[in-house]
Amino acid sequence: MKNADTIGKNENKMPNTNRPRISVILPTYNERENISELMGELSFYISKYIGDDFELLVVDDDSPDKTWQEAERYSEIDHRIRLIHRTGQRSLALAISEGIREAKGGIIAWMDCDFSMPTYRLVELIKKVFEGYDVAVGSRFVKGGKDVRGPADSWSIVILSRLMNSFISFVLGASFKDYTSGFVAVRRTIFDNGIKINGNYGEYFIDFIYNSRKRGYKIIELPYYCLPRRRGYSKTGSNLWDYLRIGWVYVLFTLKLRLNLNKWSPP
Ligand SMILES: Nc1nc2c(ncn2[C@@H]2O[C@H](COP(=O)(O)OP(=O)(O)OP(=O)(O)O)[C@@H](O)[C@H]2O)c(=O)[nH]1
Ligand SMILES: [Mg+2]
Repeated sequence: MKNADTIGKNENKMPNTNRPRISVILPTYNERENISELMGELSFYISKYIGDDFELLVVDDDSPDKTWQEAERYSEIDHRIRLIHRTGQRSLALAISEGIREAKGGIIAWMDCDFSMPTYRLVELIKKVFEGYDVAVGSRFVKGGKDVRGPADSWSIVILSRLMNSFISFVLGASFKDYTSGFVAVRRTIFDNGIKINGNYGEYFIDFIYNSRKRGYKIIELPYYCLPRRRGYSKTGSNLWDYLRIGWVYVLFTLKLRLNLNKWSPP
């Protein structure tokens, strides 16, 4: 007898269960211009290379551009699309955490919604979990990966991001490279067994990887080319100063994590 926890573990056949095999969480804040095309591409690739048994969970933080309306419109015509419309507290990490709580799939994935992460690569990450990995991460910093974001004036941001990730790797474990990826497919059971999403913005991923590694989960990084966002604006920042500010938060977070000083209370 199969139960939900075995979904995705060394099997490629669809289990006899009423929950979808795969949940893809799409956190959005002002991504109205991207979201429908993104959902279209993801549906195409997942259907074609894995199967129709998936759900796309848009978790929107009440975007002023009304991204949630766009997702709602699609959810009314496609049962595989669901919307979580959050109000009150804006936070990328809390949005993903809520998505995980609501996700029905045996494999849970998430990614940015600006096309910086190629949709077809998500299929590869999901397949790695089917093959037996617990966590499959899209990585800019392993061989074959690259950060090709931005016009010429953002090279300083790309270099800063690289330096910061090297520092985090140095402090938390050099065999892992992209501690701020946010492009990932995960076996659901690791959440059932206690892994949590902690933090407010991108630092949640540092914490997630650190704790998953500490618990001995089987993790792989697959290279990808991180592209400039297709439309809309960055929520991390628009200039070097914004990135320096957030980078500093990540560096402090990493040091505290290593020294076991981060204290979390459930949201
Ligand atoms: N729900 C939710 N999503 C968010 C929030 N902030 C950012 N996001 C989403 O998180 C993803 C990453 O944000 P981006 O603005 O692309 O940040 P970035 O990748 O550092 O910036 P770019 O260099 O422009 O790609 C996108 O899908 C955003 O829409 C938030 O507060 N709530
Ligand atoms: Mg982005």
